[in-house]
Amino acid sequence: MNTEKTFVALKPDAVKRGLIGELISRFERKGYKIIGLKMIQPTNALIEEHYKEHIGKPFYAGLVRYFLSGPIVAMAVEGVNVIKGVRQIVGATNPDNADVGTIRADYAQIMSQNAVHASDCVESGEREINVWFKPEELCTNWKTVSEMLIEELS
Ligand code: 3AN
Repeated sequence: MNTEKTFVALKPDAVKRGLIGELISRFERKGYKIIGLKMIQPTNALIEEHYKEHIGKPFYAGLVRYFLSGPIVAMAVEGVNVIKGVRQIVGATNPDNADVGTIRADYAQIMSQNAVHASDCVESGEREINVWFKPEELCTNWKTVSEMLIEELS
């Protein structure tokens, strides 16, 4: 089994709209393991580190303003092929193109306020988890019920 880690953020629009519980439950009900979780007010330095590949793009200044406008909920999430699976749950960057049933189709109207971020590959996941979490903030030494059941069967 290919267990991976990803970084997921509930963006300021999602937090301001009171969607924290509803959105976290989408990842929990898939069976993914949340190994890091915190609310944090992004700083300029954190935003720059997180979105460094977008620095200089026309939408970057707006992206920074948006992330400074309120807290995010940062999550480190573990699971089998979790990068692909979480991006399926999240949907396409532009809510216009997101499949019905995805978070961005269900909860967002515009690309610049699209409710949630998810890493696009294993390397980004590791990098982004390290941007937002200190190693001691991650809780890895516990088992989900699914992991306990698999152990029982093997
Ligand atoms: P994703 O979050 O789907 O991986 P990225 O990494 O291409 O998408 O973009 C990062 C974030 O920057 C998006 N979630 C969105 O909020 C914003 N963004 C990307 N492209 C645009 C754009 N053309 N106009 C406005 N905002 C954008």
